[in-house]
Amino acid sequence: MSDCIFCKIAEGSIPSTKVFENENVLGFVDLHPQAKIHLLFIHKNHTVDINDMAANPVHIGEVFQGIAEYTKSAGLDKTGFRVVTNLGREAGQSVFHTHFHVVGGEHLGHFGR
Ligand code: DGP
Repeated sequence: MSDCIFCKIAEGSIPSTKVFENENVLGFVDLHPQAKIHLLFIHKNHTVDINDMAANPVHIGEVFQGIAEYTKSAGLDKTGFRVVTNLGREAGQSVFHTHFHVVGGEHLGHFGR
């Protein structure tokens, strides 16, 4: 989508610190990290949120394969990490290109309010 910031990151017209990329999936460092490691994984095909992405479940699988490949190669699977996705206003979604936060690198408190 032409005015989507994460599409522009995927195209390379907005710079990002990439940690993982294949034909379909991109992983990059979050601009406002909430933990020592805070990455975002996206599918290059534009959807607005996970319910939209669920129309093509293969895309969800491709993102999670990317997350698995990256976290294993980085050793994050040994210490643990969290995957979070926000949908809509009450969850605090601020970018409307489906993305999965991968958070770790330190002990994480209990998730909730
Ligand atoms: P959410 O609140 O779930 O929609 O998360 C959006 C995240 O995107 C937020 O943690 C900050 C991050 N973000 C916003 N704009 C940019 C950007 O231009 N570059 C990068 N790397 N991250 C961004």
